[in-house]
Amino acid sequence: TFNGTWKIDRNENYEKFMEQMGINMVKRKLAAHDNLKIIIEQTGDKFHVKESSNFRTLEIDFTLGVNFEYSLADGTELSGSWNLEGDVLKGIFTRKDNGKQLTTTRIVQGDEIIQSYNYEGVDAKRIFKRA
Ligand code: MYR
Repeated sequence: TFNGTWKIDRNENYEKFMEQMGINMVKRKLAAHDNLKIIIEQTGDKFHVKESSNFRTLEIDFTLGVNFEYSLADGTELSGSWNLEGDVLKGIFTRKDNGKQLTTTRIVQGDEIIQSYNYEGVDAKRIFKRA
């Protein structure tokens, strides 16, 4: 289950990924240490996610398979959806500013959530531990 409170533990290739996203160096340095925490509450195919970081706090509601809007901390707007395939959450999002795709997956492994990202050929991971 994805339910619970998850705190960022470590990143893999996240700076390269952010660079590919066009995020400037100062913001990348800050974002690499954003103290991201997510609280996930899943009820059937509905999710409620509370996100908090050094940048902001926000709450997101989405239903599996249903498009919704999400803005990154730098204001970049995405539109897309999450789907569940087996135990894997798969997200396909489109940047509104340039139409390019950002794909992401979440899987629970032991006491960790591994979130993978891909944008324009660059992969990254952010790994969260259960709080
Ligand atoms: C959630 O489930 O937490 C809310 C929806 C997340 C949508 C997409 C996440 C992509 C985040 C990409 C971060 C890239 C920063 C450069």
